[in-house]
Order: sequence, then C-alpha cells, then structure tokens
Amino acid sequence: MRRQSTVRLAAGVLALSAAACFSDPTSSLRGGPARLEFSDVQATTVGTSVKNLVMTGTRDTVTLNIRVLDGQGNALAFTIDPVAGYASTAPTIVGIQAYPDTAARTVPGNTSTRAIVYGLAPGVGYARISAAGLTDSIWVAKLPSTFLGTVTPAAAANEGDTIVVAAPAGVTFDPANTAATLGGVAAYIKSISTTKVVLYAGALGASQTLTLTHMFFQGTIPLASLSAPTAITVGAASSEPANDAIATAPVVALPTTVGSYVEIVGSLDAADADDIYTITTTTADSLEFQFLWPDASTDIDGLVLNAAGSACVPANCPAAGSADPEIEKVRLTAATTYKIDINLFAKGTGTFPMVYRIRIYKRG
Ligand SMILES: [Ca+2]
Ligand SMILES: [Ca+2]
Repeated sequence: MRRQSTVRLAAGVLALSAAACFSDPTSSLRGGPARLEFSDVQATTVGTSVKNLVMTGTRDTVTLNIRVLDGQGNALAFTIDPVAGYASTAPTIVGIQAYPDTAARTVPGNTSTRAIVYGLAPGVGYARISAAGLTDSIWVAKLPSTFLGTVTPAAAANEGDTIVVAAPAGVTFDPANTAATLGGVAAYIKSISTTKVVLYAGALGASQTLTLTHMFFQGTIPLASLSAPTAITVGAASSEPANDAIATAPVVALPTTVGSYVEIVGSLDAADADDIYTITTTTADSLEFQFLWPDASTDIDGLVLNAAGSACVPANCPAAGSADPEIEKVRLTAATTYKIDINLFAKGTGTFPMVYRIRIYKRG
C-alpha cells in the first residue's frame, strides 16, 4: 500500500510540473478588447450569408445583453455611451437604445450592459453598437403583421371580377403554395407569380377579409398568413339578373387558339339556381366545357343548349349527371349561337352561394 501511494504522488507531481513548464498559448490574446458579444440574437441564414437576426414583429422589442471580450473570450469591464454608443442604419424601421432602467442597465463590475432593439415598420436594417473602441452590428428584420401590398379593386368588386394582389417590397409569394381566402372562403387563383396574385371575387358578402398564405419576407423568412388591412365587399355578378333567362343571357367570347380556354366565375343559390350564357361560334369547333365547384355533396349540372334553349347539344345533356366536375366535349357547328346553362340541381352541405367556374377549352 505504501508503495502504491508513493507512486501516485510521484505521478501527480510530474503532471503538475509538466503543466508549469508550458505557457498558455492563448495568453497573448488576453487583455485588450477584441470583439463585442450580443446575447438573444439568432444566427439565421439570409440569402447567401449568415447574419444576426432579431425577428421582431412577433416580439416587438428584444433586450440585448452586450459584453466586451478579449481575444481569449474573457469579459472585460467597459462603459458605453447611452447615446453615441447606439445607432440604426434604418431609423424608421429599426431602433436601438440604452436600457431605460439605469440601475438595471449594467451589472456590477461593468462587464455587461443592456440595450433594447425594436422594430418600427416592416423592413430590414442594422442596429449598430459601439463600445471600447469596437463597433459591431445586428441585422434586424421587422416582419409585417398585415398584408401591405396593393389590392385592386381595394374595397368593392362584383362576383366573377378579377382582383389583382401585388406584393409589397420585401414580400414574395410562393407560386406552388400560396393560397387566398376572401371572407374565409377559398378564392380561385387565376394566375400567380412571386410578386402578383390574380384571383376571382367570389363568396358574395360585405366587408370580407382577404387573407394570403405561404409568403416569404426577404426571400427566405416564412410568413404563414397575412390579412389585408382593408375589407372587400363582393356584390352580385354584373351578369345578374340578365343571366336568369335564355333571351337575355350575356355573351361570352370563345377561345380562339387550340388548347386555350376562357373562364367564367359566378355563384348559385336556391334563389338563383341558373346562370345562363350565350356563345356564338365562328368556325366549327371542338369544345370542352368544364363545370367546376368546390363541394362534392352538391349536384350542379352543365347544359349546352341550342339558341332557343329548348334542346341539349348533343341530345341527352351529357353534363347533367351526378359527376363532379361535369365535363362535356362537343363539336359545334360554325356560325351558330348556343346557350350554356349552369344549374343548381341539388344543394349539399357546402357554403352558399356556391362559387363555380366554367372553363371552355378549344380542343380543335
Ligand atoms: Ca349567379
Ligand atoms: Ca342567375
């Protein structure tokens, strides 16, 4: 036992001696201010670079703890000018100021001080901090809380009208995923790009909120859902009530190139069970009529009729079944007028008035 203790002691002395023989290789880094350290910021990839990002908008202010470190990572005592020590590269978007409670601003020993970073308006900017002869910045993104793009028309539209939604600066749509609702009802999107959505006004009603989903801020920061600050009142289709009768049914121009289509959007309800449109051919065309609506429990029929509305073309009304959607392909005679009747045959459990689309394709 005695021998073992002696061996252990000898080994311990050796280890201590070995440590004392080498100097700390980082000792030259000790002492002078080398960098500023900020807490409560997130390293986030924006574009191709990694920057410090304070996501304000969900949290409008962020308390920032600032330390001055030497090259070895030791916290140094420092002071920071509560006015000159802080600046913003975008004062209308990003603000930064000394922590207002002077007693709580600095810890004993002056090794840490607090500031507040806040967002003022949607956009990006840098909050700049200067202390101990050093200056560093935090990239700040203030997220929008409402959709501040341009909506045309902004306040009133008729059913079936197109509404053009242009994204504001910094916001982009995701063409594969962005969806729109008007008054809580899914809106048909006619076309979409990263900067513009064209949709149809549907869902009759007053003061309806337009909400868009799946957008990005600054290209990479997801925005789940934003609503426009103004509401849109959707009135009856401009073709109503003329479209209730064969004789007064409004004229719809047919597509002129093979593969293209024209689209009609309207709605049906118990008090408005038929919408009728007039088409006139120039040449003998093979046309495909698609009658589309959003509720499988509702039975809507599509009828292609002769000019008098007295007979189906072709006979037996092939798009008047229980299918959803109803599709009819028919070759029409040149220079001839026809009527298209979309009819609410049986209401289901969907939302009424029920918004429908009729697409007329030129197939040959
Ligand atoms: Ca209607
Ligand atoms: Ca009608």
